[in-house]
Amino acid sequence: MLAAVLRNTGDQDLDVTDTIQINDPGPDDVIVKITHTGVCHSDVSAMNGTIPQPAPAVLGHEGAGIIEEVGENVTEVAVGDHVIVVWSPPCGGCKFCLDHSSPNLCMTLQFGSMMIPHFREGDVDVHAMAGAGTFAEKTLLPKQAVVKIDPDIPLDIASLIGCGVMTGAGAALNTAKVTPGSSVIVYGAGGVGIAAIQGARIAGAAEIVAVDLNDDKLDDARRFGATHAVKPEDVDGAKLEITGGDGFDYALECIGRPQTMRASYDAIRRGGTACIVGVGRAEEMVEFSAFELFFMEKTLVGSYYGGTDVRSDFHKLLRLYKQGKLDLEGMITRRIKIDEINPALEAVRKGEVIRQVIEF
Ligand code: PAD
Ligand code: ZN
Repeated sequence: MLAAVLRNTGDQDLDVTDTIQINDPGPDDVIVKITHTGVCHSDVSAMNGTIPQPAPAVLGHEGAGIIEEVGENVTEVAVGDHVIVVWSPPCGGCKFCLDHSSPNLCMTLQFGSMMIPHFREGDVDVHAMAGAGTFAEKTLLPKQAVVKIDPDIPLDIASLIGCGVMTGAGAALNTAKVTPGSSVIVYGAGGVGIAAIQGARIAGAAEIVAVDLNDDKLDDARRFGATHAVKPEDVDGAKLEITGGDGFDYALECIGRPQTMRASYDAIRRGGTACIVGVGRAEEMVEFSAFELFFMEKTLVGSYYGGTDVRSDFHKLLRLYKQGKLDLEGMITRRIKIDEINPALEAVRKGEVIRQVIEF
């Protein structure tokens, strides 16, 4: 079958090939025919080693499709069901799923799913990015890695929920817990940042400031609910105008660079919350003064998959979409075919797009 494969970490391009086979499902696995998959910055990060990913691997982790085959123990979904792919599935039984109420942090299935090859090429094992591997006509997943949705939801729209939209909106709603009437600054207006802006708008933020290097992105941000949209050099002016210089109640960093993580912390007021969504490299460091941490009493919090419980949150986001409160259609910059993946990845590197969706 057709798939886009990362041959070696550091490669600039993926290899689009029809030589990949899918492994047989185990008793608790499903095979999903992928109809649509979004291209996320994390795919670029898996290519350049920012996100560790064994190669060769089928990349892609933001997908939706139709169940094609189920293992003998699977009763939760059936052939023909429409599903969204989950890249960090909750096992449902561990401490993170139950005691800590953080099913997004469950590692029981994700580690296994990342390390066990899902595909092969001849007799060579081929991995699946984040255990998902959606840049392929089909993928093999544990049953917990799919969420069944109503068949009337367009699957291109649904695919966006699988990563970028859940991550960004969830960071605002679940992790930072943006409150009505608050002021919010969002760094980065890509797919994740636009979803964070929409999450802040849904939460009732009074002011939402988007920050991006790219003028087109600033226009996009306004379209999705930003009340102000500025270049990084104009953040201090916006902070003065909106907060009298105190700083914003919340910052959501949706880029993944040490400088913008630090800037997010600096942009919030004493007692505010800086939520780090972007993924930087393991060896990159962010510095804090040993005095300011106590003195400023700011909350610095990471957000992994938008702090989600996918089993309920995916449905909540889809209801917001159905009511016209979450614009997903507008987030699709282009629809492409799998053989256009390399220019699509280049457009992500340049920050030119919100989301590009591959249609199989
Ligand atoms: P994207 O490339 O679509 O958007 C990034 C945006 O940031 C673009 O619009 C750029 O123009 C802009 N930008 C880049 N550098 C700067 C800068 N220095 N100052 C201002 N703006 C800048 O990426 P995305 O939205 O797909 O992903 C954003 C990050 O979120 C990325 O690091 C990705 O890996 C991460 C992510 N995190 C999770 C999670 O669970 N935390 C999940 C999915 C993605
Ligand atoms: Zn992603």
